[in-house]
Amino acid sequence: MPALGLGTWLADPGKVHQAARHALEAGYLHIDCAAIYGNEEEVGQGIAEAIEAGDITRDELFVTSKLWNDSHKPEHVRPAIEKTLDDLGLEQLDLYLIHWPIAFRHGVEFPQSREDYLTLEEAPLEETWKAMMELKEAGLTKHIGVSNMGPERLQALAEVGEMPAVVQVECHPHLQQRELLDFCNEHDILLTAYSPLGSPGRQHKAGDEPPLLDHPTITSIADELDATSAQVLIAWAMARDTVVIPKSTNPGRIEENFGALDVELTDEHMAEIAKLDKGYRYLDGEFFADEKSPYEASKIWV
Ligand code: NDP
Ligand code: 1BO
Repeated sequence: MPALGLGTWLADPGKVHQAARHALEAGYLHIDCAAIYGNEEEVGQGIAEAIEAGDITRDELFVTSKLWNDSHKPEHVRPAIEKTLDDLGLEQLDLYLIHWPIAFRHGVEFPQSREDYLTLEEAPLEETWKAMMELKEAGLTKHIGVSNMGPERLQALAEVGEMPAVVQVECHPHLQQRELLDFCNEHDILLTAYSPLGSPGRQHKAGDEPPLLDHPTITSIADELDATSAQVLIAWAMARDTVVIPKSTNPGRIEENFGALDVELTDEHMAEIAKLDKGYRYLDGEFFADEKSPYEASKIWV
């Protein structure tokens, strides 16, 4: 799995097509998608054009997508990947992930009331996982994995079949995920780091940590290496042997982020950044765990 991929969440319609196209032209070999991002058709156009232009072949490209929370019931899993494949214009994914350990009624994008949710008793993740294994057997995806889950859930899924090949979680210097990374290394699971720049483009809530890109430790390492803060954060993720998927639709920043492949951090830099860990989530999942939800925020990532 290529260590650096292009994220596509909140990549605006009208922009993401060119972003995917530009990234593949610039050398990216990996794109991270999801049905709920609502832009897989456009990403697919960018991929098709890049292949047509000879910038990349399908075999060189690694495409990830994710099963949305309204399709956890086993009978909804295959239609969901078929829709994603159709939108992306592909015959097979490289990786398909269960997006969140949370279930909604079929057809619900974002819940408006308690009735829009299913509990994990009503839609057990183990049953969804068995349906994911069937997708792999049917050749619709080469690999399967999960997102927003911790060691306990990974272990429970392994007990009904195979261990997820990948776990995709929020990961950056303020949330270093050491326990999960140790578990992944022990079990031969790849960890993909999402929101590696601290997701600066989103509206953050009051009391959020200041932007990671402006953190003095990061900016001073960037100055020393004649790199940018974004490149330091991306290089840090790769130096830990995690996969990293920064999102950008800006051509200059897409290239800048790719340049992180040439940035080498020293042991001293790694030790400085290690001190920034504070278990802090920019994406705290509260939108799935408010007063109308049967889920508790603190239990989402276990
Ligand atoms: P990132 O940490 O990747 O930050 C993206 C933001 O940073 C955008 O606003 C982008 O703006 C800006 N940006 C990108 N490059 C630079 C740069 N070099 N300098 C300054 N600003 C920059 O956040 P995301 O939350 O988007 O996470 C990345 C990807 O991870 C997502 O797009 C998605 O694919 C995945 N993800 C998965 C989740 C899951 O539940 N599995 C949850 C969250 C994310 P611009 O586009 O204008 O450059
Ligand atoms: C709402 C989905 C979070 C980004 O993957």
